[in-house]
Amino acid sequence: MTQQAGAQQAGVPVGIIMGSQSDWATMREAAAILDELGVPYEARIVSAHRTPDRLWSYGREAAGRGLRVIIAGAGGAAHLPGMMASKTRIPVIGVPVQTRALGGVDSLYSIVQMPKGFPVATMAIGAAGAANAGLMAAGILALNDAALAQRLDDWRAALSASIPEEPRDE
Ligand code: RP5
Repeated sequence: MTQQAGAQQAGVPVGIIMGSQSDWATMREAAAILDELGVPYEARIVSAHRTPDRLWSYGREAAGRGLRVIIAGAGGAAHLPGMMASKTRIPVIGVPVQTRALGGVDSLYSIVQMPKGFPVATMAIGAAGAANAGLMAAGILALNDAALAQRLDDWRAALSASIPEEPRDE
């Protein structure tokens, strides 16, 4: 089920949050996967640095609103996923957004090295990481949703089937 970015949606299981509008080009890869798998989601701009009060209220209300997984993407000094993990027990999947200055290694290091107690499941840098975050969220939800589990199995099988056995000249 496709959800409009920014649309108010009560009871969706996945929240995609990002530090800036500029992150959406990356984070929409997570949204595209969730669309393909029929997983409802919401998308919000929630900046750890520019809108800390929004971050706080999003984390405080997440469980009560029915969110079950949060995908959080940010670049540079990427505190959003870790701060969100400190504010809610809902699993947080972190996506390091690629940056111009340091290629996203800054984002990766900012997200991955969480202290004991507040984990963030950190994906690869950039679009592949965002897509995998969508797949990881779907995999978590599929633990308690047989229909989604079947759609995810079908999606994976289709990807495998699309890989040729031999390379060709391009
Ligand atoms: C971070 O700063 C955002 O997550 C974004 O990746 C980065 C740059 O933001 P903009 O300057 O493009 O708004 O907070």
